[in-house]
Amino acid sequence: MKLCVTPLTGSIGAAVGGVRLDEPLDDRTLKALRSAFADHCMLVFRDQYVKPLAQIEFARLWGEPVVTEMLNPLDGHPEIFQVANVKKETTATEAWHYDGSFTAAPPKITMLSAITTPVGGDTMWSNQYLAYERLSPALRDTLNGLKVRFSGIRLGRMLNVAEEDTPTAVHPLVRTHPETGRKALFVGHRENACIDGWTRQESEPLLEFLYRNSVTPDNVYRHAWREGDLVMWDNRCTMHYAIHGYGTQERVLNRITLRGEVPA
Ligand SMILES: O=C(O)CCC(=O)C(=O)O
Ligand SMILES: [Fe+2]
Repeated sequence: MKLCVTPLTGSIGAAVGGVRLDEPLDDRTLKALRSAFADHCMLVFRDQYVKPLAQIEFARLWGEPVVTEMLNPLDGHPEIFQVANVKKETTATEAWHYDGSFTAAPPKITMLSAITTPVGGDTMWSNQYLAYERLSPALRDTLNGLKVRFSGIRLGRMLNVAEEDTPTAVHPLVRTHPETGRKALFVGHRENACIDGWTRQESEPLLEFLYRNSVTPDNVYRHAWREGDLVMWDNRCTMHYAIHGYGTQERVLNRITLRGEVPA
């Protein structure tokens, strides 16, 4: 089998074929995957059907799986959280977000393996390097001095966590990727984020502009899930959005996140 990397859009994402993720990967293949991941920010592997243990083993090639606070693990596999039976009324992921932005060191990578897929229920990703690079040099200069306070308020609401117990963290609005050295915009939904030291009234218009400007259709890949897919994304240079358009149909994805660095 020969590894085959095909870009999915002009801005983000690549499909990878010619590899089985539940078999040992040689150094050359792994190097090519790392390079594709750095270039495309998220990778799609079709027809993998990885079992939990194989998903954990593959994840370990990229970092250390974390057990996410506030989320219940899959039986017998504390590294895996099962995304399942999320109601539209209470979903926290139907908004553009970074995973764990309200923690001191958000995960660097998230991996989802599709177990049961409905009609609908696509997920979208945006390229936050490009979201930054396409701003004017003057605005980029201004943003480089700013920090954002992120809070887990939407997720907390879904899990019935009291507002005063909701975790928050302050991070640079522009972060530098520790591996690629590129700068990426780190913004959040206005309910979840406020420019540090600014009033909400002052912060909202700028954050809302940056947030909306990040996710214009030319900067987004939209993935229509099929059972057996494994998708992984770099949480340091992408945002994502889970579209809840599937009513009460079943949708199950096995999720692993990998320990990240403190954003700088
Ligand atoms: O359900 C999805 O497609 C993605 C949910 C999500 O935001 C996540 O797993 O981090
Ligand atoms: Fe997420």
